[in-house]
Parts: sequence; structure tokens; C-alpha cells
Amino acid sequence: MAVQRTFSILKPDVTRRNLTGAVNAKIEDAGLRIIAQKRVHMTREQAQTFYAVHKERPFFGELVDQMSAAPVVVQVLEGEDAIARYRTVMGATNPEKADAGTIRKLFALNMGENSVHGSDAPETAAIEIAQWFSGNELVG
Ligand code: 3AN
Repeated sequence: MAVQRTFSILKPDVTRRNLTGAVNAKIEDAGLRIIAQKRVHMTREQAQTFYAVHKERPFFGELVDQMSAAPVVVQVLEGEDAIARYRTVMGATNPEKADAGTIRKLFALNMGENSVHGSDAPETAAIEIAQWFSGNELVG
């Protein structure tokens, strides 16, 4: 399997509870390398752009509110099969359904405040990375 890059967000529920290091430890334990990372406070407009694919969904307004309510940590992760590997360690969207030992099982509060985002495909990873990082910020 090829080395890939994926885009990750540690959501406001993580930064609020001082869990950035705990989540990063799970990421690194899964064999993923954090090759770029910064803390940002998303504007509502940035959150709307990021989640535009969900704009017709009933939870869109709440999602934008939550993502812009407090700082997040945006990251680029690199590793073998990084997109699927990260989604495995993240766990299911609904933390009640997430497997034991996953980030969402360990830390998520509910469906909306579910601790982490990870890209779902190479095309979305490229778009999401480009929204938050310039090329010289990725240090692989
Ligand atoms: P995932 O993050 O697991 O790929 P998506 O892409 O279906 O899940 O949803 C994006 C984000 O929207 C989720 N991380 C979560 O914060 C929020 N979300 C998804 N479904 C719901 C829901 N039914 N109620 C509230 N928030 C939701």
C-alpha cells in the first residue's frame, strides 16, 4: 500500500478539554506521522466552506456553530494507507457505535462533538489540505 497524506482536525471539544496531546498520541501510535500542524480559530465562513458538502443536512448550522466556537488543531498526517488508517483509529461518526480503543470511543462527547475529522478519499484530502496549508508548511 502506498504512502498517503490525509487531513485531520482536532475539534473544539478536544482543545477545550486539553486533549490535544492524548489524541496526537493515538495518531502516532497508529503509525501516522504528523507532518504539519497548527492551531486555528475557524471563522463561520471557513467552517461553512469546509463542510459545504453537508450544507443541506439538518445538522449543518449546529456543526458550523460548534466548529467555529473555539480553536481547533488542523493537521496533515502521512503514512501507509493514511486515509483508511486514520479513519480506523478515529472510529465511527457516532461515538456510541465506535470500536473500543478508537479516538471517538475514548474521547468523543456525541455525534456533533466527535473529537476528530479525517478526510474520506484522496480527492477530498487534497482539497482539505490546500484549504489550510501551503506546500512549504508540509514537512514530510
Ligand atoms: P465523519 O466525520 O465520520 O466522516 P460525516 O462526514 O458524515 O462523518 O459528518 C461530518 C461531521 O458532521 C461529523 N464529524 C459530525 O461532527 C457531524 N455530524 C454528522 N452526522 C451528524 C448528526 N446526525 N448529528 C449531528 N452532527 C452530525
